[in-house]
Amino acid sequence: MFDSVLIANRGEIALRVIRACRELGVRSVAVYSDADAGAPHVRAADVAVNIGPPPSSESYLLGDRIIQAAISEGAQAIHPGYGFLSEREWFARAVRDAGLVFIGPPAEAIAAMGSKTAARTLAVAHGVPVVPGTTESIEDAAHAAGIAAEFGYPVLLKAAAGGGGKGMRVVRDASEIATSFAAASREAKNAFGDGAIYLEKYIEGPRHVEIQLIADMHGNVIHLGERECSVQRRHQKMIEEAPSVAVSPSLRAEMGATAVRAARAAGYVNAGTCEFLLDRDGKYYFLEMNTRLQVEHPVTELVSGIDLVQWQLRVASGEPLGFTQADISPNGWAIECRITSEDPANEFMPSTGRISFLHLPSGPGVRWDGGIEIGSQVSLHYDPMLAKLIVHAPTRPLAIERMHRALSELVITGVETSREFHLRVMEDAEFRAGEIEIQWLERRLASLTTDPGTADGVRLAALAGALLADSESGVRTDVSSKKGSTASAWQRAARLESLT
Ligand code: MV4
Repeated sequence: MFDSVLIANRGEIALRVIRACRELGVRSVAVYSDADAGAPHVRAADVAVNIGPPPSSESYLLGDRIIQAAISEGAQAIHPGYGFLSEREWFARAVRDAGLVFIGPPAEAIAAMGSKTAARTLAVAHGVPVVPGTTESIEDAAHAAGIAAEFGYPVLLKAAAGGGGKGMRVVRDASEIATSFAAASREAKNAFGDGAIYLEKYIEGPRHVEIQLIADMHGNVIHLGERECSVQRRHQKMIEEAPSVAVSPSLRAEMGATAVRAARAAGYVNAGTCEFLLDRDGKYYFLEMNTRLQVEHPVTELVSGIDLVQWQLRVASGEPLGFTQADISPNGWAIECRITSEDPANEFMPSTGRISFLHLPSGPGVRWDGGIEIGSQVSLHYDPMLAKLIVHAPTRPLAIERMHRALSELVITGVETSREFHLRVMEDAEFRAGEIEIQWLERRLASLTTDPGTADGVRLAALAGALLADSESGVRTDVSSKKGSTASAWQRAARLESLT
């Protein structure tokens, strides 16, 4: 195992990796921007190195500076987390060229999966089902019209260099194809510097189901089952769960084996995920492979019993996987809610400010992967995800009740958050029935964000309590203030609650 690992990230994921390092006896090296000088991940690590001003482009995205920090602090490996440098082929290569280990796949595997058309070609060549469509990019609007007529409408135009839905256009009939092709190509050019477009048959109302993989350097590739990620808005996932109500044990085995084949085809090592669309008839189609640890990895950890981040470090240091495919089957149900600093009542507008009060849920089956504390400044420099609340219970209905209970314990003041939105989803009849697909949330959003809640008692009381305590003690919410005052604010809130 490594003596020392640098974590090229911030927030909750930096803390998650630091925790894995500590459990493995590995010294952790954090990096931070000027905006994060007092951040929790900086204090949690054994050492921390300032890498520049607040904008990511001048700090967390500066690969060379981060590699220099690793070398000067004596780290042997770099964990990129997710986002930032995690899927940049050049960074994985630069880390290797500097004589360090990139805790992730080889640069070649990132490249093989980075181009969506190249990934489709690779999948087809290895018997991995993809949505009917082209693997070559389309030359012009006339060419697009010809191919669309062949496959039949509706079709979806996608960016070859893409991902995340940028440069994507649904085309429902021939009259729209020319303008849609031009728009998709322009958007792709702007977003990726490459306007190449390909075409697929459009699948209506599918679920987004993905398979978690872990591979070592000795040829072992194991899948850890699926995650259901259909609850998303504008390509931002909001809630993930494992397993999926739509996946039977036999479908799991089949999709799992398919994902393993795709990973082998790409020469994959470390943790990765194959994304699939699962249609209403139970047919599945490979979409793309994410060549990084994902935000939603905890739901898989909870149902599989496998510590993915520890295994990332282990396989990166050359250790073989310590379990086989036969050891893996899902135990119970896990759900994750992303707690973001966004205002659900205002079209999820990002909210900024200072966390003035924070009360974390706990108790049976509750996990909090957070990156904030009282006093944290939430700015527009970084992603609005503050934390993930994850629960584990024996069944899906029990997990939903547990999540509702945990969300009702959570108090965050100082910024707007997605907490209440998640409470409403947990109360939603369709969600509870598992009747979700990728368009579900956007269809349901209006009623979820305007219906008066039933579980607001605790929240309002706690808020009132926190405000009351604020007004009584003035600077009570300062990080340097005494512990006792925040506890008494919570107690005041609880007292208030018992009166309502
Ligand atoms: C699709 C699709 C329907 N049909 N492909 C969205 C981003 C990229 N990962 C692929 N995406 C989709 N591809 C065909 N042929 C619908 C989506 C899609 C989607 C997929 C996964 C999760 C959320 C989504 C939201 C909208 C559209």
